[in-house]
Amino acid sequence: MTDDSDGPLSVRSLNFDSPVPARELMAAIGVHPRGVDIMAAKLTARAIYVKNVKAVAANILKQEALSAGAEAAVHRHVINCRVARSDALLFGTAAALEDVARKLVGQDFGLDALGKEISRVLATWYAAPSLELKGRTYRLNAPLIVGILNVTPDSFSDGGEFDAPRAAIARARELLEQGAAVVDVGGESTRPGAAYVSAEEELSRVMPVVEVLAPEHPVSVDTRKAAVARKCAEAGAAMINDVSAGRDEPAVAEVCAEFGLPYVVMHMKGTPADMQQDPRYDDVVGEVRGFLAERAAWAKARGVEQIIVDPGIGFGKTLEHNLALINNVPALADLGYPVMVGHSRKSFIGKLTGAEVDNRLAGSLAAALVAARRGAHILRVHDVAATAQALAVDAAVTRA
Ligand code: HH2
Repeated sequence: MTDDSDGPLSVRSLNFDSPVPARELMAAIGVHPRGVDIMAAKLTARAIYVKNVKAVAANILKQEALSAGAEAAVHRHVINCRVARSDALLFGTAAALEDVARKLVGQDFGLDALGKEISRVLATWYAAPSLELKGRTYRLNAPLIVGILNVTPDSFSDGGEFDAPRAAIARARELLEQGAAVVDVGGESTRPGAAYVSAEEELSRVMPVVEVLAPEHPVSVDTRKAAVARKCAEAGAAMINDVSAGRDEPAVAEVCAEFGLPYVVMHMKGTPADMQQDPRYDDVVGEVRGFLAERAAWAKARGVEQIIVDPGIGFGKTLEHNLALINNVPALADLGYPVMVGHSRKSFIGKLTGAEVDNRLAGSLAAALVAARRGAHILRVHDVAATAQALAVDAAVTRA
């Protein structure tokens, strides 16, 4: 074919935060659809942190990574085996990492298991989980908004505002209209230093609201108590949110299994009474991830079919711990369960900015967008309309 066009040759930079525009551009260029699939896996570099690899295996990992066009950064004394073990930072395009995983499978020194685990992690990068609530399936490829409704006299941000059932029901309807897929009703404050509430007291707070709302709408109940979970499930609640992850009352998991309800397991260090007294971790992301994996497996073994994991922002964490957890949502999402993040109006925003609790909307929205971009599937927020608007603009701009 002769080239008789006389348009100028041009070069310009592109921003591919998400693969969607890149795929569309390749299609517009005229790339074969199969080529689009193959090349999309080479678009962005990603990283995997592997801990505690035997030196001999780390040497092979490095070789396989290089031969696949990826990289594996390991301890400098791995090469002469002066260290017995090393962590490894493995990075490259998704296509290269898939290649590395394939090459490791079948090898000795623990590399077979490592290859299979890397493959499992890679698969979670592309398959958005789904959530079934009251017979409706939600594909979590964009974050679902859970609106907070505290029917308590003492919650940290909205305590006392909605403790009369009529006001609470009206507020719930407002949250749903504003874009909440679910309303999370809580009858016990878990703010730092909060006192324990009896099951009778908690039930007297939540039941008037749950009985009216749950037959029509997806209602989640924020409770650590099996008696409360059971009564709410009988009244039609769609989900149970347990900040103790079943450690206070393991029977909460049995209620979820019996009624087929999704179960949120959240990380908390200590109890609400003592959790903010000098919380320490060696590796906050690794420890929270390990805890959530263990609690999810525990709930699964009790027959719970749908599990959601939550790092518990503000529950036994310093400012740095909270920031690291929000920025490292990918390390939680690769467990294979939907990830919920509850950052809304919390004190880490006050610590960063000096803003009081009733003036943390802008900080809450910023945290929501970062969490969403890092792959959070569910955002638990007070300000539903503003969060929905921020997410809609973010999604539209990054696809343009
Ligand atoms: N945070 C709070 C309560 N429940 N549940 C999950 N899954 N994740 C959270 O981050 C979370 C939660 C605390 O916030 P709030 O409900 O606004 O306040 P209070 O506990 O004082 O009622």
